[in-house]
Amino acid sequence: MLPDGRIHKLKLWFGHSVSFREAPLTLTTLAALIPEDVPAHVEAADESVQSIPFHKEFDLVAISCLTGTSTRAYEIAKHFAAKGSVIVLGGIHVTLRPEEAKEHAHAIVSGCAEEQWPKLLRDFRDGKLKKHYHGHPVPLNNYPIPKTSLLKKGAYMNPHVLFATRGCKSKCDFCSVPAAGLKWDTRPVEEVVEQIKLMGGKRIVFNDVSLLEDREYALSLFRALIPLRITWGGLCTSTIAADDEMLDLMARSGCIFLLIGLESVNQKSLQGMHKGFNKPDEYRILAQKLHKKKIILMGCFIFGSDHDTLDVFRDTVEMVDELKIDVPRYAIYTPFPGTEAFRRLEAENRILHTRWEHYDTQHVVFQPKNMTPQQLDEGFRWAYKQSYSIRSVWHRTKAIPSRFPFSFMGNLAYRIYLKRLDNENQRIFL
Ligand code: B12
Ligand code: SF4
Repeated sequence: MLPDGRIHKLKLWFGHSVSFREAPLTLTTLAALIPEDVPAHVEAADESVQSIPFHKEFDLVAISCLTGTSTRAYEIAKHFAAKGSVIVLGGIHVTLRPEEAKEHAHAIVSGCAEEQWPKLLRDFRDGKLKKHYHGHPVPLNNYPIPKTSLLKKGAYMNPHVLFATRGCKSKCDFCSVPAAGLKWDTRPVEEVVEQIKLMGGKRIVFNDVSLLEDREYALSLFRALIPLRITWGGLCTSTIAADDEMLDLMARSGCIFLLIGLESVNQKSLQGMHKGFNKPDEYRILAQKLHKKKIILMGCFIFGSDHDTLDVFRDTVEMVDELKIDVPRYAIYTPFPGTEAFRRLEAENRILHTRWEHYDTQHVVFQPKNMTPQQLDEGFRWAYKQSYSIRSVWHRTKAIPSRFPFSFMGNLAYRIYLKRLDNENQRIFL
């Protein structure tokens, strides 16, 4: 089960929940990893788009936790444990906080699950379940094809999702990927292509955190995508602006949107976050080059790191407008457990609390240096409101006329999301 991702839930007027993000891979991958010698009837529930079937009985309930969803995961675990189910917890939060997770489960899987999850299931079958299974990264060839039929039909804006690479070579101080020890690796290109053909969709999403870490690999992947005549979106770093050959190939292979962690308009803030390879002076060129190739830029910014002052909100909104960043996303600097940011702020006694449900990048959970928590929260919401005003949306979504419908839909979804942010009563705990 995937616990509540409520901030991504888009309730339509006739009550049907839709996630405006891509379909998750976690549950469908875990289902595909169930060994044939462990006969199982499997159900999946993603609480972003459906209710958890609390009324049902299960022998084993497996729950995936991000930090922000861990509190909800523990509630779900408690419910099913009381009904006699065996509870297994896994996911990045379990990797970062295994001792905490153990208190809420009969067994946990930290790290990668590819070897340990099948082992756990066999132990369960044989009545020999252990408390802690820790998985090291395994080679990514022959990766199982996710069982997407388990997900709710029609519930995701982007149902055709896959990954080609794992991990990242950078070490940004706030990021859970290096903290969780997710080492960089790649899947064989031909297997990725095979999976795309199997999925059958013509618009796909790569959910890799950084597709371009290995230039040669990325080039060969994009070359192999060209004959498929698909469109695709994914994540990469701002360094793409300096690589015209790569950008050209990405566009020719069908890339229509890129989510890029621009993080800040302030070079000092970027250096503080260990993301100095981002150069705000070059964001204009980046946006222009992407627009020229008809690639929508989803630009992510983080507010509240130690070099940010109150000017950061206005400066960011102005840059977003000026550069016509098609779909801007704002986040509050969040010290996820296990990260360098957490260690540093904890040592400085600046962690306000560990109510994990607020560790979702949309709430202030630490004491900022140059502003109060309230000012950070207000600035964050002010920036969102400015950038998603009708005027700004209209101005930005015209950057690539032929992509207007796509870009406009993305902006519309964020406008709905903003209402939810604003309706929240208690945003800060001190
Ligand atoms: C795709 C993705 C999403 C998708 C889908 C999320 C999902 N739950 O699947 C969407 C777009 C919805 C999303 C949203 C968010 N995400 Co996100 N996302 C990712 C991403 C890029 C890939 C995850 C993935 O699909 N991996 C492939 C699948 C197959 O594996 P997996 O889920 O990693 O799980 C493996 C193991 O952990 C294990 N496992 C996982 N769960 C379980 C459960 C059991 C029982 C077992 C046995 C094993 C197991 O098995 C898998 C195979 O080894 C990761 C980065 C990363 N590489 O981890 C960030 C990441 C998970 N996201 C992150 C964040 C912060 C967010 C958001 C808060 C961002 C935002 N501001 O909106 C939201 C929160 C969503 C929510 N529900 O509240 C952080 C989480 C940090 C943390 N400590 O919690 C990550 C690590 C990114 C980062 N750079 O730090 N995200
Ligand atoms: S924020 Fe992006 S670039 Fe930085 S370590 Fe995480 S995945 Fe890598």
